[in-house]
Amino acid sequence: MRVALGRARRGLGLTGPNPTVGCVILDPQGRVAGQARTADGGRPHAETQALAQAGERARGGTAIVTLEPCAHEGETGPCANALISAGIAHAVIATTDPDPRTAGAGIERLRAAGISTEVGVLEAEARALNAGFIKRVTQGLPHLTLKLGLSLDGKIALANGASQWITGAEARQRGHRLRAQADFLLTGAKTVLKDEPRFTVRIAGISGADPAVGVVYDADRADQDIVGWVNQHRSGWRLLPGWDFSAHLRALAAEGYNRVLAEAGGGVARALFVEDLVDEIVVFRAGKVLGGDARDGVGLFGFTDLAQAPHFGRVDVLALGPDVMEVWRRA
Ligand code: AOF
Ligand code: ZN
Repeated sequence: MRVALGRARRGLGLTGPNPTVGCVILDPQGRVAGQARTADGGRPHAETQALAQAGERARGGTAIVTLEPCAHEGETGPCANALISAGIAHAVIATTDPDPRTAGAGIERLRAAGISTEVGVLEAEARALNAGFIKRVTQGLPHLTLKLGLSLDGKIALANGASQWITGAEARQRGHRLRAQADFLLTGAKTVLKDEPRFTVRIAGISGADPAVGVVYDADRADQDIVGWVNQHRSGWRLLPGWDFSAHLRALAAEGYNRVLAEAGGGVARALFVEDLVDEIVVFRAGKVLGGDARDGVGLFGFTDLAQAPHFGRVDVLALGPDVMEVWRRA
């Protein structure tokens, strides 16, 4: 299952609107006979590719899958049926598929066909991996990761706006990976007009992983300038009028976007917290102190009680050159 999850992880940001699923087929002697993940764009599914590799070696073997095999009739037949026809004897599944067309029916079908089926192996990891797909299907919202490049004292720029660069090259490179693993990048007009970012994935050997980009702006004069700028300089970028992030994210989920990355300034970050839309925070923290006159990574809340503060649990801490990367998940 760890191998299957590792394979699936490589599909993050590439398989939308589908989840990224990993599948390993073992022959009856327990040797790996096939392994695959959901293809870019979402099809073919993982199981059919791994079964094709395994061929006759799948008969009497074991299928290890990070998500319950689908039960619905898509462009090809259901993966549950494909596993049955291939003569799989045992199935190991990390977690159920929340898609109402499957939602337990894939597991039932395997069991009804006499396949011994174990569910729940490395379930937490599998659910974290497809948190975007799961949240979209169950709540109609995408999973949102907020990226923050911060000084030691939580600032993102000097008072005059200078911010290039607070973090080092390794941290910024890792930021590109976050973009590659996202389906949609959300930003704000002020960030775009100030930094003129490209929001592309610039990693050697990786192409075709750029997320779609949307720029939220509101009716004030400074923000309005964005419309002309985007139309002139960034073909394909989308303009999202109005400061209602819940509505924008619901619309993105309805279009099939599972994973959104927010890269913006303190105003957008504040709004995302206030609307309770942040699932994960990735902080790139540099060893610089910018002082109280510098710009905050998150705007003003005005809380009077600590219980009001959005609360996150630490998932990961990693040294990146001179900086530190921290991953925090909604508690
Ligand atoms: C699997 N294996 O690798 C994936 C699955 O539109 P379709 O026909 O491609 O089906 C999409 C649904 O299939 C998706 O909503 C989810 O329930 C499931 N994804 N299932 O057996 C896979 N990616
Ligand atoms: Zn399938």
